[in-house]
Amino acid sequence: MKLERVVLHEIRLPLRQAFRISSGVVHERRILLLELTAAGGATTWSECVAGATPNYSPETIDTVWLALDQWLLPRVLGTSFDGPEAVSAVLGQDVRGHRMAKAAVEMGMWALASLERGLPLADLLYLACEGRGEDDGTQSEPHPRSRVPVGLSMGIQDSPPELVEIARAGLAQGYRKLKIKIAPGRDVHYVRAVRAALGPDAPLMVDANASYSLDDAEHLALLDDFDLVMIEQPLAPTDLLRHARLQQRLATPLCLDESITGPDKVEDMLALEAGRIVNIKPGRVGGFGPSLMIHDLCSAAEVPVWCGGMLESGIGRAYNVALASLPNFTLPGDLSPSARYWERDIVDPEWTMDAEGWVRVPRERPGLGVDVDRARIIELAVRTQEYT
Ligand code: OSB
Ligand code: MG
Repeated sequence: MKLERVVLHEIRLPLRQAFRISSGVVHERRILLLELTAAGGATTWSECVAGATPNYSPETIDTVWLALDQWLLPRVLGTSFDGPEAVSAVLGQDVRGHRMAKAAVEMGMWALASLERGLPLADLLYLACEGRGEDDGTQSEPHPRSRVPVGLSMGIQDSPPELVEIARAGLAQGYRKLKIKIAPGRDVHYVRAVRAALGPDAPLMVDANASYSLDDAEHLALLDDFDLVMIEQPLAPTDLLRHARLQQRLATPLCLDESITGPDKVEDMLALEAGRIVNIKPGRVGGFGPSLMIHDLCSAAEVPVWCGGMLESGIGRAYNVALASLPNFTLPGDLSPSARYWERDIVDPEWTMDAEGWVRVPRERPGLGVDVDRARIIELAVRTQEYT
Protein backbone atom coordinates (compact mmCIF):
# COMPACT_ATOMS: atom_id res chain seq x y z
CA MET A 1 0.00 0.00 0.00
CA LYS A 2 1.10 3.53 -0.76
CA LEU A 3 -0.08 6.91 0.53
CA GLU A 4 -0.39 9.43 -2.28
CA ARG A 5 -1.97 12.51 -0.73
CA VAL A 6 -2.75 13.92 2.71
CA VAL A 7 -4.76 17.05 3.46
CA LEU A 8 -4.61 18.47 6.98
CA HIS A 9 -7.74 20.30 8.15
CA GLU A 10 -8.01 22.08 11.50
CA ILE A 11 -11.58 22.57 12.65
CA ARG A 12 -13.08 24.05 15.83
CA LEU A 13 -15.99 22.33 17.52
CA PRO A 14 -17.55 23.83 20.66
CA LEU A 15 -18.29 21.29 23.41
CA ARG A 16 -21.88 21.29 24.69
CA GLN A 17 -20.44 21.38 28.19
CA ALA A 18 -16.98 22.57 29.18
CA PHE A 19 -14.76 19.68 30.30
CA ARG A 20 -12.46 20.25 33.29
CA ILE A 21 -9.65 17.94 34.40
CA SER A 22 -7.08 18.57 37.15
CA SER A 23 -4.75 20.44 34.77
CA GLY A 24 -7.12 22.53 32.66
CA VAL A 25 -10.48 23.15 31.07
CA VAL A 26 -11.67 22.86 27.44
CA HIS A 27 -14.66 24.78 26.06
CA GLU A 28 -14.02 24.22 22.39
CA ARG A 29 -11.98 21.46 20.73
CA ARG A 30 -9.41 22.40 18.14
CA ILE A 31 -9.35 19.20 16.10
CA LEU A 32 -6.80 18.20 13.48
CA LEU A 33 -8.23 15.91 10.80
CA LEU A 34 -6.26 14.07 8.12
CA GLU A 35 -7.83 13.29 4.76
CA LEU A 36 -5.77 10.45 3.29
CA THR A 37 -5.72 9.10 -0.26
CA ALA A 38 -3.95 5.89 -1.29
CA ALA A 39 -2.29 5.30 -4.65
CA GLY A 40 -5.20 3.05 -5.67
CA GLY A 41 -7.67 5.86 -4.99
CA ALA A 42 -9.06 4.76 -1.62
CA THR A 43 -9.80 7.77 0.61
CA THR A 44 -10.43 8.00 4.33
CA TRP A 45 -10.09 10.29 7.34
CA SER A 46 -8.21 10.14 10.63
CA GLU A 47 -8.15 12.37 13.69
CA CYS A 48 -5.30 13.56 15.88
CA VAL A 49 -6.13 13.60 19.60
CA ALA A 50 -3.67 16.34 20.63
CA GLY A 51 -5.29 19.27 22.44
CA ALA A 52 -4.68 22.98 22.22
CA THR A 53 -2.40 23.10 25.29
CA PRO A 54 0.23 20.68 26.69
CA ASN A 55 -1.64 19.95 29.94
CA TYR A 56 -2.36 16.25 29.24
CA SER A 57 0.70 15.41 27.14
CA PRO A 58 3.60 17.48 25.80
CA GLU A 59 2.06 17.42 22.31
CA THR A 60 -0.40 20.02 21.07
CA ILE A 61 -2.21 20.43 17.77
CA ASP A 62 0.50 22.93 16.75
CA THR A 63 3.45 20.64 17.55
CA VAL A 64 1.63 17.88 15.67
CA TRP A 65 1.19 20.09 12.61
CA LEU A 66 4.93 20.86 12.69
CA ALA A 67 5.93 17.21 13.15
CA LEU A 68 3.68 16.05 10.31
CA ASP A 69 4.88 18.81 7.99
CA GLN A 70 8.59 18.54 8.73
CA TRP A 71 9.34 14.92 9.54
CA LEU A 72 6.47 12.47 9.35
CA LEU A 73 4.51 13.07 6.15
CA PRO A 74 7.66 13.31 3.97
CA ARG A 75 8.71 9.80 4.97
CA VAL A 76 5.36 8.08 4.39
CA LEU A 77 4.08 9.88 1.27
CA GLY A 78 4.98 7.79 -1.78
CA THR A 79 6.52 4.98 0.32
CA SER A 80 5.36 1.40 -0.33
CA PHE A 81 4.35 -0.58 2.75
CA ASP A 82 3.56 -4.30 2.93
CA GLY A 83 0.74 -3.41 5.28
CA PRO A 84 -0.26 -1.02 8.06
CA GLU A 85 1.77 -3.06 10.59
CA ALA A 86 4.92 -1.73 8.89
CA VAL A 87 4.11 1.98 9.22
CA SER A 88 4.87 2.46 12.90
CA ALA A 89 8.54 1.42 12.59
CA VAL A 90 9.12 3.84 9.71
CA LEU A 91 7.57 6.71 11.64
CA GLY A 92 9.65 5.81 14.70
CA GLN A 93 13.01 5.68 12.93
CA ASP A 94 15.06 8.58 14.35
CA VAL A 95 11.99 10.58 15.38
CA ARG A 96 11.46 10.47 19.14
CA GLY A 97 8.14 11.17 20.76
CA HIS A 98 5.43 12.94 18.74
CA ARG A 99 3.27 9.86 19.25
CA MET A 100 -0.04 11.61 18.67
CA ALA A 101 1.24 12.93 15.34
CA LYS A 102 2.51 9.46 14.37
CA ALA A 103 -0.75 7.83 15.45
CA ALA A 104 -2.87 10.09 13.24
CA VAL A 105 -0.94 8.89 10.17
CA GLU A 106 -0.54 5.28 11.27
CA MET A 107 -4.21 4.80 12.12
CA GLY A 108 -5.21 6.38 8.82
CA MET A 109 -3.08 3.73 7.10
CA TRP A 110 -5.01 1.00 8.93
CA ALA A 111 -8.27 2.49 7.66
CA LEU A 112 -6.91 2.64 4.10
CA ALA A 113 -5.83 -1.01 4.42
CA SER A 114 -9.29 -1.93 5.63
CA LEU A 115 -10.76 -0.34 2.47
CA GLU A 116 -8.21 -1.99 0.21
CA ARG A 117 -8.74 -5.41 1.77
CA GLY A 118 -12.52 -5.06 1.91
CA LEU A 119 -12.70 -5.66 5.67
CA PRO A 120 -14.30 -3.55 8.40
CA LEU A 121 -11.66 -1.86 10.57
CA ALA A 122 -12.65 -3.94 13.61
CA ASP A 123 -12.17 -7.18 11.65
CA LEU A 124 -8.78 -6.08 10.33
CA LEU A 125 -7.61 -5.32 13.88
CA TYR A 126 -9.00 -8.58 15.15
CA LEU A 127 -7.02 -10.55 12.57
CA ALA A 128 -3.88 -8.61 13.51
CA CYS A 129 -4.27 -9.19 17.24
CA GLU A 130 -5.13 -12.86 16.86
CA GLY A 131 -2.11 -13.34 14.62
CA ARG A 132 0.14 -12.05 17.35
CA GLY A 133 -0.73 -14.67 19.94
CA GLU A 134 -0.31 -18.39 19.45
CA ASP A 135 -3.56 -20.10 18.54
CA ASP A 136 -3.85 -22.55 21.41
CA GLY A 137 -7.54 -23.16 20.83
CA THR A 138 -8.53 -21.01 23.80
CA GLN A 139 -9.63 -17.98 21.75
CA SER A 140 -12.90 -17.17 23.44
CA GLU A 141 -14.45 -15.21 20.59
CA PRO A 142 -14.28 -15.96 16.87
CA HIS A 143 -14.98 -12.31 15.88
CA PRO A 144 -14.46 -8.84 17.23
CA ARG A 145 -17.29 -7.97 19.59
CA SER A 146 -20.39 -6.62 17.89
CA ARG A 147 -20.96 -4.12 20.71
CA VAL A 148 -18.82 -2.45 23.36
CA PRO A 149 -19.81 -1.24 26.86
CA VAL A 150 -19.60 2.52 27.38
CA GLY A 151 -18.39 4.53 30.39
CA LEU A 152 -19.03 8.21 31.13
CA SER A 153 -16.12 10.50 32.00
CA MET A 154 -17.39 13.37 34.18
CA GLY A 155 -15.33 16.56 34.36
CA ILE A 156 -14.57 18.29 37.66
CA GLN A 157 -17.62 20.23 38.91
CA ASP A 158 -17.88 23.24 41.20
CA SER A 159 -19.62 21.28 43.96
CA PRO A 160 -20.48 17.67 44.90
CA PRO A 161 -24.26 18.17 44.33
CA GLU A 162 -23.62 19.25 40.73
CA LEU A 163 -21.53 16.11 40.17
CA VAL A 164 -24.19 13.92 41.78
CA GLU A 165 -26.80 15.20 39.30
CA ILE A 166 -24.57 14.39 36.32
CA ALA A 167 -23.74 10.94 37.72
CA ARG A 168 -27.41 10.19 38.39
CA ALA A 169 -28.36 11.17 34.84
CA GLY A 170 -25.49 9.08 33.46
CA LEU A 171 -26.58 5.99 35.34
CA ALA A 172 -30.18 6.52 34.17
CA GLN A 173 -28.98 6.76 30.55
CA GLY A 174 -27.42 3.32 30.91
CA TYR A 175 -23.70 4.10 31.17
CA ARG A 176 -21.88 1.03 32.46
CA LYS A 177 -19.09 2.87 34.28
CA LEU A 178 -18.93 6.37 35.76
CA LYS A 179 -15.56 8.10 35.96
CA ILE A 180 -15.15 10.98 38.38
CA LYS A 181 -12.34 13.40 37.58
CA ILE A 182 -10.55 14.35 40.79
CA ALA A 183 -7.82 16.76 41.89
CA PRO A 184 -6.33 17.67 45.28
CA GLY A 185 -9.09 19.39 47.30
CA ARG A 186 -11.79 17.98 45.01
CA ASP A 187 -11.69 14.28 45.70
CA VAL A 188 -12.96 12.34 48.72
CA HIS A 189 -16.05 14.45 49.43
CA TYR A 190 -17.09 14.35 45.76
CA VAL A 191 -16.69 10.56 45.64
CA ARG A 192 -18.49 10.11 48.94
CA ALA A 193 -21.46 12.18 47.70
CA VAL A 194 -21.78 10.18 44.47
CA ARG A 195 -21.46 6.82 46.21
CA ALA A 196 -24.09 7.83 48.78
CA ALA A 197 -26.52 9.05 46.11
CA LEU A 198 -26.09 6.16 43.65
CA GLY A 199 -25.81 3.25 46.06
CA PRO A 200 -23.32 0.42 46.50
CA ASP A 201 -23.76 -1.20 43.06
CA ALA A 202 -22.93 1.78 40.83
CA PRO A 203 -19.65 1.09 38.95
CA LEU A 204 -17.56 4.11 39.96
CA MET A 205 -13.93 5.02 39.32
CA VAL A 206 -11.78 8.15 39.60
CA ASP A 207 -9.15 9.76 37.34
CA ALA A 208 -6.63 12.18 38.85
CA ASN A 209 -4.74 13.02 35.64
CA ALA A 210 -1.40 12.93 37.45
CA SER A 211 -2.23 15.58 40.02
CA TYR A 212 -0.98 13.90 43.26
CA SER A 213 2.38 12.96 44.73
CA LEU A 214 3.40 10.02 46.87
CA ASP A 215 3.10 12.32 49.90
CA ASP A 216 -0.67 12.09 49.32
CA ALA A 217 -0.67 8.27 49.77
CA GLU A 218 -2.47 8.38 53.10
CA HIS A 219 -5.12 10.71 51.73
CA LEU A 220 -5.60 8.62 48.56
CA ALA A 221 -6.01 5.52 50.75
CA LEU A 222 -9.28 7.09 51.98
CA LEU A 223 -10.67 6.24 48.53
CA ASP A 224 -10.44 2.53 49.44
CA ASP A 225 -13.69 3.02 51.39
CA PHE A 226 -15.76 3.63 48.25
CA ASP A 227 -15.35 0.32 46.39
CA LEU A 228 -14.01 1.96 43.23
CA VAL A 229 -13.31 -0.12 40.12
CA MET A 230 -9.95 1.66 39.83
CA ILE A 231 -7.97 4.84 40.47
CA GLU A 232 -6.60 6.17 37.17
CA GLN A 233 -3.20 7.88 36.97
CA PRO A 234 -2.84 9.45 40.42
CA LEU A 235 0.86 10.33 40.03
CA ALA A 236 3.05 11.95 37.39
CA PRO A 237 3.42 10.25 33.99
CA THR A 238 7.05 9.15 34.55
CA ASP A 239 6.49 8.01 38.17
CA LEU A 240 6.19 4.25 37.62
CA LEU A 241 8.25 3.42 40.72
CA ARG A 242 6.13 5.68 42.91
CA HIS A 243 2.93 4.23 41.45
CA ALA A 244 4.26 0.84 42.58
CA ARG A 245 4.84 2.17 46.09
CA LEU A 246 1.37 3.70 46.13
CA GLN A 247 -0.25 0.49 44.85
CA GLN A 248 1.30 -1.37 47.81
CA ARG A 249 -0.61 0.94 50.15
CA LEU A 250 -3.99 0.78 48.36
CA ALA A 251 -6.55 -2.01 48.01
CA THR A 252 -8.12 -0.31 44.97
CA PRO A 253 -6.43 -1.25 41.65
CA LEU A 254 -4.40 1.49 39.98
CA CYS A 255 -4.89 2.05 36.26
CA LEU A 256 -2.27 3.86 34.20
CA ASP A 257 -3.11 6.31 31.40
CA GLU A 258 -0.49 9.05 30.85
CA SER A 259 2.36 6.73 32.01
CA ILE A 260 1.75 4.19 29.26
CA THR A 261 3.46 5.67 26.22
CA GLY A 262 4.14 2.28 24.63
CA PRO A 263 4.47 -1.48 25.16
CA ASP A 264 7.78 -0.99 27.02
CA LYS A 265 5.99 0.96 29.73
CA VAL A 266 3.48 -1.86 30.15
CA GLU A 267 6.39 -4.24 30.71
CA ASP A 268 7.78 -1.84 33.33
CA MET A 269 4.35 -1.55 34.97
CA LEU A 270 4.05 -5.34 35.17
CA ALA A 271 7.58 -5.84 36.51
CA LEU A 272 7.18 -3.13 39.14
CA GLU A 273 3.54 -3.93 39.95
CA ALA A 274 2.83 -0.25 39.39
CA GLY A 275 -0.74 -0.86 38.21
CA ARG A 276 -3.28 -3.61 37.56
CA ILE A 277 -5.32 -2.13 34.69
CA VAL A 278 -4.30 -0.27 31.50
CA ASN A 279 -6.14 2.52 29.72
CA ILE A 280 -5.27 2.31 26.00
CA LYS A 281 -5.61 5.46 23.93
CA PRO A 282 -4.19 4.68 20.51
CA GLY A 283 -3.21 8.33 20.01
CA ARG A 284 -1.14 8.35 23.20
CA VAL A 285 0.92 5.27 22.27
CA GLY A 286 1.62 6.08 18.60
CA GLY A 287 -1.21 4.20 16.88
CA PHE A 288 -2.79 0.81 16.38
CA GLY A 289 0.46 -1.18 16.04
CA PRO A 290 1.61 -0.28 19.58
CA SER A 291 -2.00 -0.57 20.83
CA LEU A 292 -2.21 -4.15 19.55
CA MET A 293 1.09 -5.01 21.22
CA ILE A 294 -0.17 -3.58 24.51
CA HIS A 295 -3.46 -5.42 24.12
CA ASP A 296 -1.64 -8.72 23.58
CA LEU A 297 0.91 -8.14 26.37
CA CYS A 298 -1.88 -7.38 28.82
CA SER A 299 -3.90 -10.40 27.66
CA ALA A 300 -0.94 -12.67 28.39
CA ALA A 301 -0.48 -11.06 31.82
CA GLU A 302 -4.23 -11.22 32.57
CA VAL A 303 -4.34 -7.45 32.96
CA PRO A 304 -7.64 -5.98 31.72
CA VAL A 305 -7.56 -3.03 29.34
CA TRP A 306 -10.13 -0.46 28.30
CA CYS A 307 -10.26 2.26 25.69
CA GLY A 308 -9.82 5.83 26.91
CA GLY A 309 -11.15 8.92 25.18
CA MET A 310 -9.79 12.35 24.29
CA LEU A 311 -13.05 14.16 23.50
CA GLU A 312 -12.81 12.88 19.91
CA SER A 313 -15.15 13.74 17.09
CA GLY A 314 -17.03 10.94 15.36
CA ILE A 315 -13.95 10.19 13.23
CA GLY A 316 -11.71 9.42 16.19
CA ARG A 317 -14.61 7.53 17.76
CA ALA A 318 -14.72 5.11 14.79
CA TYR A 319 -11.11 4.11 15.47
CA ASN A 320 -11.64 3.77 19.23
CA VAL A 321 -14.77 1.65 18.86
CA ALA A 322 -12.97 -0.68 16.42
CA LEU A 323 -10.05 -1.06 18.85
CA ALA A 324 -12.34 -1.58 21.84
CA SER A 325 -14.00 -4.53 20.07
CA LEU A 326 -10.86 -6.67 20.67
CA PRO A 327 -11.11 -9.52 23.20
CA ASN A 328 -9.11 -8.08 26.13
CA PHE A 329 -11.05 -4.79 26.24
CA THR A 330 -13.15 -6.14 29.09
CA LEU A 331 -13.96 -2.87 30.90
CA PRO A 332 -16.25 -0.12 29.55
CA GLY A 333 -14.52 2.46 27.33
CA ASP A 334 -14.79 6.26 27.37
CA LEU A 335 -16.84 6.07 24.16
CA SER A 336 -19.78 8.38 24.83
CA PRO A 337 -22.25 9.06 22.03
CA SER A 338 -21.82 12.09 19.73
CA ALA A 339 -24.66 14.02 21.36
CA ARG A 340 -22.86 14.05 24.69
CA TYR A 341 -20.14 16.28 23.24
CA TRP A 342 -21.48 18.07 20.16
CA GLU A 343 -24.53 19.93 18.91
CA ARG A 344 -23.85 18.09 15.66
CA ASP A 345 -21.07 15.60 14.87
CA ILE A 346 -19.11 15.47 11.58
CA VAL A 347 -20.08 11.86 10.78
CA ASP A 348 -23.26 10.19 9.59
CA PRO A 349 -24.78 8.36 11.33
CA GLU A 350 -23.74 9.95 14.62
CA TRP A 351 -22.48 7.62 17.36
CA THR A 352 -25.17 6.48 19.76
CA MET A 353 -25.48 4.37 22.90
CA ASP A 354 -28.41 2.09 23.67
CA ALA A 355 -30.37 2.17 26.95
CA GLU A 356 -28.17 -0.60 28.40
CA GLY A 357 -24.99 1.38 27.73
CA TRP A 358 -23.62 -0.31 24.59
CA VAL A 359 -22.22 1.18 21.41
CA ARG A 360 -22.57 -0.96 18.29
CA VAL A 361 -19.42 -1.90 16.36
CA PRO A 362 -20.10 -1.20 12.66
CA ARG A 363 -19.11 -4.27 10.65
CA GLU A 364 -21.29 -3.95 7.54
CA ARG A 365 -18.68 -2.41 5.26
CA PRO A 366 -14.93 -1.78 4.96
CA GLY A 367 -13.38 1.31 6.53
CA LEU A 368 -14.59 3.44 9.42
CA GLY A 369 -18.23 2.33 9.17
CA VAL A 370 -19.57 5.90 9.16
CA ASP A 371 -19.69 8.60 6.45
CA VAL A 372 -17.64 11.73 6.97
CA ASP A 373 -19.33 15.07 6.28
CA ARG A 374 -16.60 16.58 4.10
CA ALA A 375 -18.58 19.66 3.11
CA ARG A 376 -19.08 20.59 6.75
CA ILE A 377 -15.40 20.02 7.55
CA ILE A 378 -14.43 22.37 4.73
CA GLU A 379 -16.90 24.90 6.10
CA LEU A 380 -15.54 24.57 9.66
CA ALA A 381 -11.87 24.55 8.66
CA VAL A 382 -9.70 27.38 9.94
CA ARG A 383 -6.46 25.98 8.45
CA THR A 384 -5.87 23.54 5.57
CA GLN A 385 -2.75 22.21 3.90
CA GLU A 386 -2.26 19.66 1.16
CA TYR A 387 0.72 17.29 0.83
CA THR A 388 1.46 15.03 -2.16
O1 OSB B 1 -7.57 11.35 31.18
O2 OSB B 1 -9.00 10.22 30.11
C1 OSB B 1 -8.45 11.31 30.34
C2 OSB B 1 -10.09 14.03 28.23
C3 OSB B 1 -9.02 14.85 27.96
C4 OSB B 1 -7.79 14.52 28.51
C5 OSB B 1 -7.65 13.39 29.30
C6 OSB B 1 -8.73 12.56 29.54
C7 OSB B 1 -9.98 12.90 29.02
C8 OSB B 1 -11.21 12.15 29.26
C9 OSB B 1 -12.27 12.25 28.20
O3 OSB B 1 -11.42 11.54 30.29
C10 OSB B 1 -13.10 11.04 28.03
C11 OSB B 1 -13.98 11.16 26.81
O4 OSB B 1 -13.47 11.40 25.68
O5 OSB B 1 -15.19 10.99 26.96
MG1 MG C 1 -7.15 9.49 32.11
